[in-house]
Amino acid sequence: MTTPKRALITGITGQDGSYLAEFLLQNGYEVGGMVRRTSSLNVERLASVLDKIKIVPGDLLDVASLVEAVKTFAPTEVYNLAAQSFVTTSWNQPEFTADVTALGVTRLLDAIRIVNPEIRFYQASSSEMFGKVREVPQSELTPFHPRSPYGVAKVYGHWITLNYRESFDMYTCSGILFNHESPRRGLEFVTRKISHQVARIKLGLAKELRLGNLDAKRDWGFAGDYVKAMWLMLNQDQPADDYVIATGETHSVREFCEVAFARAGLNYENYVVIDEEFFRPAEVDLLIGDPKKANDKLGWKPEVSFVDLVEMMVDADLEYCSSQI
Ligand code: NAP
Ligand code: G4F
Repeated sequence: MTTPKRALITGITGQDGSYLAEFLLQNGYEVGGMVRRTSSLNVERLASVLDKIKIVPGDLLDVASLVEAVKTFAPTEVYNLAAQSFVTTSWNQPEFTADVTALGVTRLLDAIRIVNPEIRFYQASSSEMFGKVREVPQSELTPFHPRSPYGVAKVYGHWITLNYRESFDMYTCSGILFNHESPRRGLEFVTRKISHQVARIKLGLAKELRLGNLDAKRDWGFAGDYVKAMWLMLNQDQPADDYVIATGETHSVREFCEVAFARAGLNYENYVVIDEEFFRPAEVDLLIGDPKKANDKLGWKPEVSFVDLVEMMVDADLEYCSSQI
């Protein structure tokens, strides 16, 4: 009999954490979800798996809690998805963002090194690290130029992950994931803000949608596709490595609006209002990833197209908002 694999996921209450938990359970894993203490438990996204996972207390700000989480759950793989992940907030709370999103990675890597350095480790790196892009499309070899405190913190997390691989011979991988979305995306991110407000407008609950820069371009994929890439990275016979995960297509926020409103039979130009409040001190104008290495070495490729993703999100929000009336 083979011993089941055990995965500890930090950030399990977030968008990616919920999809990854579902994927790993379907693949025979025992799953532990690290959850920080809050005044009310935030597990809505985990509804379908809550009775199948073990909740493990822990906070990226507290190394003792991380050592305890790794010791008690005894994982074979750790997926570090926890972060202060909203770019706008990182300008209001730069020190907090650095503490969680940058130093938190070192705390977790150290907990693993101390408890069991054989554990395989995945770090959620980000295309925000490319920022003011040095080349188009962006690959694993493109230099970083982050444009927000969040992006700067992710660059630190990325390099410390490589450093523990090189210093301590640990199996640590960094996935440079481009934007990935779903009906479970937080309401503050632009895609979900759009799909949710389209649904509210359609149902007569709102009259307009206030947005910032409509010309920003992103390489948007589906979160459900992207969590498979995380697992593939940790389950290779070849040495640990870093991979860009992207669709290889880019679309503007304006295009996202166009498709989302059209899905509800509306014209975005009649509802979108430009609001200075949502512009950023420094913008990332264009992201488009080159997923060739992940395709060649991991056999990974995205399955959900841009239009299907937008329509999936609008349909889900129409259903969700209707159920709230
Ligand atoms: P998300 O929905 O914002 O989830 C973030 C998670 O981190 C939540 O579970 C949150 O817990 C947890 N967390 C925050 N601070 C913590 C702390 N101090 N200790 C323990 N847990 C903490 O993010 P996501 O979209 O799923 O993204 C997952 C990861 O991938 C993040 O690291 C993000 O930066 C990175 N990433 C995301 C994308 C994307 O497009 N989605 C692209 C590239 C990289 P609470 O529920 O308690 O707040
Ligand atoms: O949806 P966003 O907030 O995502 P952003 O900044 O690209 O960050 C996301 O993707 C990163 C990967 O590249 C992750 F690492 C990160 O954790 C997060 O998941 O904004 C997308 C674009 C920006 O250019 C922004 O200026 O949309 C533009 N935008 C225009 N109006 C807006 C709005 N963004 C938000 N959130 N709200 C607006 O009203």
